[in-house]
Amino acid sequence: MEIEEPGDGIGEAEIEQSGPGTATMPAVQEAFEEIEVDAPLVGVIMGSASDKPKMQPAGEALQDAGIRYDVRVISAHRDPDKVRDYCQNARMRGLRVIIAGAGMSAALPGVAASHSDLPVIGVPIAGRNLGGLDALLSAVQMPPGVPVGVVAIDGAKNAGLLAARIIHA
Ligand code: AIR
Repeated sequence: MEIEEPGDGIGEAEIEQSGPGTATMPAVQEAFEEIEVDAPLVGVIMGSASDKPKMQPAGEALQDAGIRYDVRVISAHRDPDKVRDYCQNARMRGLRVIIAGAGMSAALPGVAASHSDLPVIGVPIAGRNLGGLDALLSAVQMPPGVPVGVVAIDGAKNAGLLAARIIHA
């Protein structure tokens, strides 16, 4: 699966004003060129590049199901503004489900659910010291009103399969 490093472009697309006298032909052309015909339906995000091997099965399950997805490394603690922008723009970009994987104090799934009303599937990643229990509890113990569905520790494959079921429901 293709993995993209965090970019500065997330959620930063400029929207041009249109109206009498404001829409020039080059601007219209640029706006239409920005339409993503094959926009992804699932956003796979993770807290660190070190999570990639554990998150890869989610991408494989989505690919097997023929569901387009994109991948970003964005940490709820290290890149809070990027996480907010990504999640707030997710529905507008056409995403239907967010899969969020993180280890240790895994805030990413909960923070994603606090910034988006899309279904969020959390994947607790096993770290070095606590076997993933830290991440599991961080992701699963969400306060009422901010739902996150959590799969097993290192359960990225099921996260991909569940996202496919949500999309096909
Ligand atoms: N993490 C990153 N930002 C917040 C958290 N909880 C997690 C990552 C990774 C772990 O911290 O998801 O599982 C260790 O990250 P790193 O980059 O030090 O390998």
